[in-house]
Amino acid sequence: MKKLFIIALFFGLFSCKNNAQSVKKDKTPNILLIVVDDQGYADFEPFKNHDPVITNPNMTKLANSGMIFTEAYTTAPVCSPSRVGMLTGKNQIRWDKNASWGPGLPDSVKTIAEYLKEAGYATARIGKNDLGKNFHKYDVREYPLKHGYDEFLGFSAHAHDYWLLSQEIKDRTPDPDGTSAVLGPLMHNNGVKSYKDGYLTDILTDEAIQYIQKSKNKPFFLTLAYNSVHHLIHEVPQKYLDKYHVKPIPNYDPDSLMAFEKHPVGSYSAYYDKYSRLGAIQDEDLRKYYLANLNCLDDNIGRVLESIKKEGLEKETLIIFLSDNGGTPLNGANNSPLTAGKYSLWEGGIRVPMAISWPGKIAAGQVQNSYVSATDILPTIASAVGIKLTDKTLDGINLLQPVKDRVLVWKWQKTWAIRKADWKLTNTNEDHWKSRPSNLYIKPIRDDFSLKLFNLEDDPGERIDLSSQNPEKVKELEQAYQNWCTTNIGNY
Ligand SMILES: [Ca+2]
Repeated sequence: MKKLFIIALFFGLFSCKNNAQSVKKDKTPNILLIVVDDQGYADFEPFKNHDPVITNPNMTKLANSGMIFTEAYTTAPVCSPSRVGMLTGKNQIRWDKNASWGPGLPDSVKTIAEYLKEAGYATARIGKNDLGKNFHKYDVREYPLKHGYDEFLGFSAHAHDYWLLSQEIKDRTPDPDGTSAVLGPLMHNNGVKSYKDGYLTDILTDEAIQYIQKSKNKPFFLTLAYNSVHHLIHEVPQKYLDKYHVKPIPNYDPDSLMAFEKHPVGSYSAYYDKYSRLGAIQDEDLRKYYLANLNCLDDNIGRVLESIKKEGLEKETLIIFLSDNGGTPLNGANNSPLTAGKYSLWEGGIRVPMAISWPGKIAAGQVQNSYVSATDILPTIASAVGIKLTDKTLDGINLLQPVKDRVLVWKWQKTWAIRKADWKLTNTNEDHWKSRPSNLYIKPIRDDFSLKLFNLEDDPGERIDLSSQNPEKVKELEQAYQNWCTTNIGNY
């Protein structure tokens, strides 16, 4: 079945490849990279086995207009390292050998934005940046204006409050710049932009639409990185709360003098911590808040797609959509049938919703079942634009050509994994989260550092460890992982 499909895919793309030869005569395509945050694998309606409660008609419309990827991997199971891999086309462990939360961006590593800026593109990033270092600084390599973006509106931290976006609330908050979560005005180029009212997902969309309108006559590269559906998941406009029958939870208020765990009284970190774990919200309601938040995100993606259509840019815009890591055990996401989620190298942490669309160039309705990587985004965009890549240390491949099996590796703190053809070898375990996981979480078969071998074609849920029956395969993959690290991890 899979082979038949691959053959069909090849011919589908063959026509695409012929078209690509005439790209030079066409207008160079705009590039819209939509990154969402912590969306579960089963929470993406275009996938056949999605959770039946999910409806995201706009993501589905986008996906149906092009190709979906049922085995798309990010380079890490958490935001910052994943975003660096996505942005550079390289596995960030090449320079962050400890595979940490904060890989940062070395001067020597070129970003998609830099390639496109050199090619004459107008470039902008709207939304979450988060490359794991220098969250509150402007004059650093990690700040978007310092790695290829002409414009930036958003935040660099892991999370931002969805409602509290004003200077006034920031001035009243004792810890507005917690490393994990921030509130107050958005960073805007070399200053800030304060919003007295409004909801962050709507605001990012409004700004993206304005950018599309003003840039429609030149090729543009827009990275639109929503923080939805990251914590704080319960912060959603009333109409969505009503739709999913959950009550509003009061916003953070520094005068409420709330304390939680070790955080100081009145601090934003206390509020953030309380509502980013199970406890204050229980499983059933958490899923409803998540669905409400995701529904709002989907409506906003619909507004962006409508704007592209209204400006007559549909056929000249390549859109890539993906989540930066799998759904978390703590936000109400569903990764079924995949084991575990964010914070681990089980499939639930690194296999994500992904789709690309380029009407007229990529045939509609395609399903790519071969495994791909977020590092493929850079070479794919380069191919679409006609940029010749000479960097031999890129890990990605061009997805506009037939995709072949290759070796993918992951390192995340003390854990690692390798994928080669249908096989995955990993020592992953997990203990990174701060409360019990939600009841949608699929518990791993073992939670230790031992080597586990899975055939993902037969067993995508990683339920059957085949390591004892296949010692040669274990040895081969372990050696391949070591070889990759020896060859590629170095000084940047
Ligand atoms: Ca994330």
